[in-house]
Amino acid sequence: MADGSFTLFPGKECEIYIDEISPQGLPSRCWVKRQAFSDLSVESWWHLVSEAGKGWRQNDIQIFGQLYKEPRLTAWWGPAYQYASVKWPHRAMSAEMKELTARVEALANFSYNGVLVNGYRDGQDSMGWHRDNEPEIDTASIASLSLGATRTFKVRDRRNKKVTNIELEHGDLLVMEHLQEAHDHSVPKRTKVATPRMNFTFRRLV
Ligand SMILES: O=C(O)CCC(=O)C(=O)O
Repeated sequence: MADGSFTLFPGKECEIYIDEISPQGLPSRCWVKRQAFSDLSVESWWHLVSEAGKGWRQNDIQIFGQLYKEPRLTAWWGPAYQYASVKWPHRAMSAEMKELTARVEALANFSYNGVLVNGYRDGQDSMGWHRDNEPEIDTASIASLSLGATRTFKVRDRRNKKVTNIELEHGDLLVMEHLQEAHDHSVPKRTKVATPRMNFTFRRLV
């Protein structure tokens, strides 16, 4: 359940899940604008990513010295970027991606220069607990757009282990502001889900 709501602009009410002061004294929030992008089609965007450049990648990740395939597909647009053992070269945003970014920026009131696209083929695909706190990411705002199947987005407070579950549906926009300092997040498997989900995570690399 959301803790409250606020109005970004008239007619644009959002659900607030976390609203606090971060350990470094910054305003830290996690909020969701429901159905902001429900006009988009997951099929068309999946196809668009498949056709762009090298298309989807399934990266190897190293855990305790062992290589595993990430349990999802990914693609990147933006400056050269690296996390864990994954390296993305610079890739200029396509016209469609620029247009999508501009729509997200208008709602989140922030400017992003990169987008990581995650493709969850079905409920077996997932994303483990992590922070998105690489030094080059500006954690003042990270925006996450969901298309397709409903999946649970979990946010965990590292100080008290409290977990907030947020059901993200087709077209929802979730925004994390200064949340990385004290919170991790994940998208667990949901084995009964048989349909794909796409997630676009907009970041500002500095
Ligand atoms: O799929 C999601 O909703 C989360 C994506 C995410 O956490 C990330 O790209 O860092």
